[in-house]
Amino acid sequence: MNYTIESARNIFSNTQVADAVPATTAMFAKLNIDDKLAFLWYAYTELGRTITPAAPGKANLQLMEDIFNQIKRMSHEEQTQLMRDLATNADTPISRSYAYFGVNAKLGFWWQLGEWMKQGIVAPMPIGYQMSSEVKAVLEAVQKIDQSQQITVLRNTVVDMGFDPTQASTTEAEVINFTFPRTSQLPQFPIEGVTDPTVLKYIAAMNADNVEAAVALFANNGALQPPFQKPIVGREAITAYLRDEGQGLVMKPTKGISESIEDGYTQHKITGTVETPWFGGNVGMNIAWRFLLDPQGQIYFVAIDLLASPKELLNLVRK
Ligand code: 45D
Repeated sequence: MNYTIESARNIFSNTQVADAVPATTAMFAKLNIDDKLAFLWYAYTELGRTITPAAPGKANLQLMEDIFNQIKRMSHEEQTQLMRDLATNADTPISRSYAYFGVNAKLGFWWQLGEWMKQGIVAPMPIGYQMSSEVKAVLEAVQKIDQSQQITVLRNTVVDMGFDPTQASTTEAEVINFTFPRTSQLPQFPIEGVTDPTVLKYIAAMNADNVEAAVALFANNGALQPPFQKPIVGREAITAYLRDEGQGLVMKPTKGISESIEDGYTQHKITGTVETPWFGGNVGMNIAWRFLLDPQGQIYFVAIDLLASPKELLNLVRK
């Protein structure tokens, strides 16, 4: 049997992922620009309350000081225009800088603007704003999904903002990545049903923010597939991805299943919860890892799925 990344994506194919996330994200994408900003404001005033106040971190926000100073000097009209430019992917200097922020830096940027909107330093929502029926429909759709799916939708909207650097002529800007220092070392979480050393080392390395150790477990041409995304292939690309998005996560795998397949390959499905540094223990995301290990015990493929429901944590059927 010869595996390709494409065929590896189908291991444990009966795993039910949270399809409501791309569906709701697509609903949001169809809103007009003012409705988008209004939706985000209402969604954030609800969900933002569960954000851990220390999450963005003073040191991280310092990285964006120049841009924040510019924004503070702007009139409310200019600030509103800035937010519209970001959400319409317009080509402006700040919209270009934003495109080079890592995902967590993008979230931190908006977190700061949201705080300043509450204080009136950045243009707040207009008084007497009437919600359109389109905004109401997306808000209702978001209210029906669980919190881990809600925060994923919110995150998606922020990731998609800014001027796409692949369309820009200058590609040499510096990427701003946030770091989330750990206050304590995490314990080794035993996984009921799985003792494979590669899998255990992967979780331990990620829980210690040791990207190098995690990436060393991958085969040369190995791949990592994040939730709702295409596989990221090769050690270099996986390293860049994990430096940006894999920091500060708390992974609590609980159960799993291991199986030998052909030619010395093994497959492992593990379920459990993952906490993001933004919400800490307030939001436990239900996650599955689907590993395909090569005969040398290296990671040829691992998919990370956001599960449709907690019931899926028990779905460990060999398929
Ligand atoms: O436009 O094993 C305003 C991997 C109004 C790695 C606003 C992983 C205007 C490998 C309100 C100001 C990473 C794949 C906007 C595992 C406006 C691995 C602001 C999984 C935008 C397990 C909005 C990790 C704001 C996972 C401030 C699944 C919104 C991580 C803030 C998931 C939203 C992390 C925030 C998630 C959302 C984090 C802070 C889903 C954070 C979400």
